[in-house]
Amino acid sequence: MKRLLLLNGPNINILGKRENEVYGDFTLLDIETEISELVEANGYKLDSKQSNHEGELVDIIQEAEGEYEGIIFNPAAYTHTSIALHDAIKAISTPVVEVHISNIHSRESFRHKSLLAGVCYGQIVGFGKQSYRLAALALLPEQLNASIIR
Ligand code: CA2
Repeated sequence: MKRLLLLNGPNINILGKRENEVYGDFTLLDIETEISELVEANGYKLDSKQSNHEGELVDIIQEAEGEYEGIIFNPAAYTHTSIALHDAIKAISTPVVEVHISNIHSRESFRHKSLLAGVCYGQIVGFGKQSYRLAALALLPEQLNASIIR
């Protein structure tokens, strides 16, 4: 069965426990459950991984090559700092959709820049939990809009 990977970076494991005014009151488990249902309804399987460690995220991305049809990735704070993740995403042919719960462009200036967006298939920001849903839809071929411009 074809698979998608849901990958989350640092602190996403504590969603729903603090800073609910910024990120909402849902947890990582809520996201995993919802996206798993959506992906399964489209005939795919979802694997979910989370790490607080940059090198471990690099390992996971390298190992995803050939294993997954696509990666839904919230790199969290590493979005704004990680050349290592940039290089890892660039090195694989698997499409990666960068996801953010909050609108990083309406927050502190250090969050405005993504070092990863340019090597990703696309970027979705600011739709709360729905950002993950939109990213999953972008990776499911039968949902893809033929008019996407690359
Ligand atoms: O909006 C997003 O999805 C972010 O990737 C979330 C990251 C942040 O560093 C990015 O700039 C935007 C933060 C992940 C969650 O961090 C928490 C911190 C405290 C309490 C709960 C979550």
